Amino acid sequence: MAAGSSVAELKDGILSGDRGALSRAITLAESSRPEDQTKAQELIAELLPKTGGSARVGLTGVPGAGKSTTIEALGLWLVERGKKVAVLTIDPSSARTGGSILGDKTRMQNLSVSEDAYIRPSPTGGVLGGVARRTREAILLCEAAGYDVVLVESVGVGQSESELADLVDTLCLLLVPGTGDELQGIKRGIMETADVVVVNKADGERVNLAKRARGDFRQAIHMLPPSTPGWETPVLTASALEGTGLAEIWDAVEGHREVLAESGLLDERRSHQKRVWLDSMIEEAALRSFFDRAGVAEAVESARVAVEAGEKTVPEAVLDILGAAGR
Ligand SMILES: Nc1nc2c(ncn2[C@@H]2O[C@H](COP(=O)(O)OP(=O)(O)OP(=O)(O)O)[C@@H](O)[C@H]2O)c(=O)[nH]1
Ligand SMILES: [Mg+2]
Repeated sequence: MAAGSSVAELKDGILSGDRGALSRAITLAESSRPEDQTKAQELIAELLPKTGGSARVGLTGVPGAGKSTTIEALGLWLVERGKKVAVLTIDPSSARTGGSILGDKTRMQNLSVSEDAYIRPSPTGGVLGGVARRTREAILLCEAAGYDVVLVESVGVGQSESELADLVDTLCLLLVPGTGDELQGIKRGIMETADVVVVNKADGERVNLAKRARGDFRQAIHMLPPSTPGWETPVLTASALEGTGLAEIWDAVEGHREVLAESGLLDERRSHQKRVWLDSMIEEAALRSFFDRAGVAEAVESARVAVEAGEKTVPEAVLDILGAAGR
């Protein structure tokens, strides 16, 4: 297991393209054990000079919109064009089974057998609003392993897409036609954050519906401020099932990346993301060191009891805990 490999072994393994080493490193990064965390951060620091080179692309959309199917189709399409593709997904099924081997890996059957693809389903445990807690570390590790494209799938929409936007260069929003009022349920914030919008399932009887939806969304997007200055978010149609529209999706992603690179916004976006990363690591470290202090766990427990019994108000109980922590 992860604990068995040294930082140096993992580093060498990752740099030589050993997928087992990459998997063990991501497991280490996802572990909440302090000694694993120390090792993972050491490894990431060692590998940092080898990171930053991939196209980081996020896919968001309501459950069932076709994110996994699109990733499989687009991933294969990219592999056929000589790209090495890493896929990071949150696998809701793994929370039930306790493992993260099946689920999306079986859904992405063709891609998962490709030599040039790496699929990592992360369990939902530790998910903050739909993005795994350690996705940032996983992205860096995949980059060090030489993947040209990292595709990240989020679960559902809501709070998660702004978190996802803080992890990737380009955010794709997947929509489905024919779900009643096209704009219902799609929050303005998501539309504003999306760099590429794809109306998926444009196949069979839904082709015309999809085209109409595309028109509606184009109009809606036009009214919004751009996700990226100098970039007009394109609204495309595609069928992940039939494999149509993939070239257009990738063209849009590359077009967006060019605008980012030329304007200097890619560096700006990534350094903003580093600040977000720093803040979240500080928060985590502060929380951990607080709860690790002698007496805090007991104080929390007795505060809970006292509040439930109506003996103390919540603010009083919190003051008690802070008092215990300060001793
Ligand atoms: N007709 C049609 N069906 C599709 C298309 N893409 C996906 N589907 C189907 O839609 C269903 C959901 O697809 P997924 O790719 O699992 O959707 P998802 O967005 O990853 O779903 P969650 O991960 O559960 O949020 C599956 O039955 C797919 O076969 C498409 O382009 N056309
Ligand atoms: Mg999925």
